[in-house]
Amino acid sequence: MKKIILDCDPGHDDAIAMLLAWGNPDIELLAVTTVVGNQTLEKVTRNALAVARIANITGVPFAAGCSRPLVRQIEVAPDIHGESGLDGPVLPEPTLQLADIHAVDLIIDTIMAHPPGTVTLVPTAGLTNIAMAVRKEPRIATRVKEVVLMGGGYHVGNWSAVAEFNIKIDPEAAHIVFNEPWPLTMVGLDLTHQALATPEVSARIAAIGTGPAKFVVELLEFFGHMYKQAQGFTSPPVHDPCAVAYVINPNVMTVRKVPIDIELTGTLTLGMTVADFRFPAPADCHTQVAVKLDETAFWDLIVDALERIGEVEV
Ligand SMILES: [Ca+2]
Repeated sequence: MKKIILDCDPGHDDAIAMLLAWGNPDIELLAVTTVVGNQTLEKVTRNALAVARIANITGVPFAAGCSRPLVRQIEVAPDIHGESGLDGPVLPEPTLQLADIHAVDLIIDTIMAHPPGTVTLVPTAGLTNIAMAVRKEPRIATRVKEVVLMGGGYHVGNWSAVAEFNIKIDPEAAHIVFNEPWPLTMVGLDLTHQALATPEVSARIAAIGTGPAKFVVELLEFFGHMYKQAQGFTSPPVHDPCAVAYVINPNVMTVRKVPIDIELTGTLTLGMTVADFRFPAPADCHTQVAVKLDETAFWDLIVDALERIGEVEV
């Protein structure tokens, strides 16, 4: 079993990442933590708990984390995720209670309670909680197995010409996270723009016929509409589950080792994930980027997870 902590800001694609992590038999979901991002902390936390009810996620602690970035003002993304952060489907009232602990402490405690090299951090949001955690308890930097994050892009931006949303909203936190010594895989826009929820994909998910599958179809409908309006996509890129998919099976994508750092001072390039492809990566290079997605294998994982979750009474 691959033990993960999912740090997220649901978020349509975060919701699908949660379902993939919960439904996949090779993943043990140790905790779900939330952070300000696609919407306010209050909204994304409520959304996370609603998704837990939709998929009947039990026995997993959920905790809310940081309500604003380290340095910058809050930037949210209603043009992609709507006012609630998860517009489209009708969300049930959450039944799960939040754990009585801050997300940063839950991340630290969970990593320190497990043997070294066994817990993978999967951030699919701004990196505020992760940066805070590694500053508060530096030992997690060598204790985690790896960090597999959705964010950034070495050729592509979406929140500016060269910066991706999760990095741009808290570049100082990203700078901390990319400069810690843990092995880090950046599943960025270069990769996630290959994970397009085409009408064929939606039809395949709809055919599962369960409540959670219908929920995903409704998410994709709204997400698709917003992505077409805001960024001109014919089918929406489903970013966040790509990071979970890499943890499940690294062969679902090809990766390339490359040094990466975060631009903090550029007037046009703030939050850019600067990947240095000039030379072969040095032996001590701890960062890599995802390059090419096996789309069929990826969507097979999503469909399989939803089939395993099955029908849920809400
Ligand atoms: Ca996200």
